[in-house]
Amino acid sequence: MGSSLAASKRDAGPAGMTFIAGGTFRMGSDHHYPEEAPTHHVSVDGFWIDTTPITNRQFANFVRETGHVTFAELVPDPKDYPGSLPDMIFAGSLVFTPPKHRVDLRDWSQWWTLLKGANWRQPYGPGSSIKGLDHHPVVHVAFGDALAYATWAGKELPTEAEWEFAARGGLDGAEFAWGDEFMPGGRAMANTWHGEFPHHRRPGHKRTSPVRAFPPNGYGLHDMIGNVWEWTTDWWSAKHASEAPKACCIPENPRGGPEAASYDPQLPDIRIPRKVIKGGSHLCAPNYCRRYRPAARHAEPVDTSTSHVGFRCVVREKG
Ligand SMILES: [Cu+2]
Repeated sequence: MGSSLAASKRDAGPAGMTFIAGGTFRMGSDHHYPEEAPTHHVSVDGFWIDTTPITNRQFANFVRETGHVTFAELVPDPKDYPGSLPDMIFAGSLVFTPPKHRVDLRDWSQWWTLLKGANWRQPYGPGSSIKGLDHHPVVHVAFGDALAYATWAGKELPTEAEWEFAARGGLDGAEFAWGDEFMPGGRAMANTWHGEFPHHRRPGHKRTSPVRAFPPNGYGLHDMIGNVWEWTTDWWSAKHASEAPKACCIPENPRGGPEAASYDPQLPDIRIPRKVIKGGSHLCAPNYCRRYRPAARHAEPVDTSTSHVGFRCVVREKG
């Protein structure tokens, strides 16, 4: 694409998207969880990114036009899940179900339930609906659902590097998307968990929030942190690549490691590859999971959908 065309396209821009000029930045962090390390420089080319996560209204348009059926709405093939009990084979999705009292934080089954009939239209199971949630992020989307939406929209899903660069909002090396303080002046800057996870949530948004409920970052992007985790295209890696030895060799537009390295080493019999998800969610809490930061990352199997994972899309300047 010629530079003048790029410039004019940038001025207009695809609807609902924000242009992020490319650049070099420090990706990762050495001060938190081991998978975020080491901090290393990478550069990314310019791209547009959705200003907010994809909402229920946007996803409903996609489903209306394409008839897309999400992964959570399909009954799994038992052949893909060796060793699973027949009564676990049903169409459903993982829903956060808060316990009434303090629980062992090592056991996530205390607050996650694989709920029959939970899907994007019924985010909390049969009887629930997205009525009144038009502007909330869509949830219960597996990686393939996010990819199908992006393809339909003529877009793509972001790489982890693109996503993190955009989330930083120009504050290179800062802890949070808005600076170095979690709650500047006592103000919540994102929809994260306030209170003691998972049994006590302080009054406020009970679960997801409208995608513009919290202030944008320095690039004008909403909800990069908190509300819902967001899919990226990178395969999971236990650590980042090391810092390039010389400035000449800074990785350009990195796309993550090999698929073969993304499997869960704790579940050797389950061969479901995992993608990197970013941004943390409304369930991230100081006493449990402090992943409400641009550097934070998490491994999500491609077939998994939950009530706290969504996505947004990109359009690359160089196509
Ligand atoms: Cu978290």
